[in-house]
Amino acid sequence: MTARRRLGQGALALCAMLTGSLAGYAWGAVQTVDQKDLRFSVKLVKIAKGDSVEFTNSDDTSHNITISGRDFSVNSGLQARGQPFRAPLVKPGVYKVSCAIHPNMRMTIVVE
Ligand SMILES: [Cu+2]
Repeated sequence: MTARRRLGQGALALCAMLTGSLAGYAWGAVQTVDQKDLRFSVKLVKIAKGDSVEFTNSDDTSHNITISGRDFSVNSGLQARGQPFRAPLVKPGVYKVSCAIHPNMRMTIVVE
């Protein structure tokens, strides 16, 4: 193995590590909420601080999730079928979840 290749693999590993911690992979439990028939699979999810919610998309259409709470807002961008979106939620509180494309899609996350 050449030195250049080793360096490349090190950078890749570091990248994966940083991405993982940013996306919350190194944290607590993950609860999954599906989107199907233009609805969230549940209206309310309660999680512990540091846990994550992963949104899956089983619809043929795309969704665009926004999660907002006090001093916090995150947007999934355009989320195609089969493309998961995971949101780490750090602070206790109530978070409203909505889809920018389908105004009737709404749910709540409570971080205890
Ligand atoms: Cu939607």
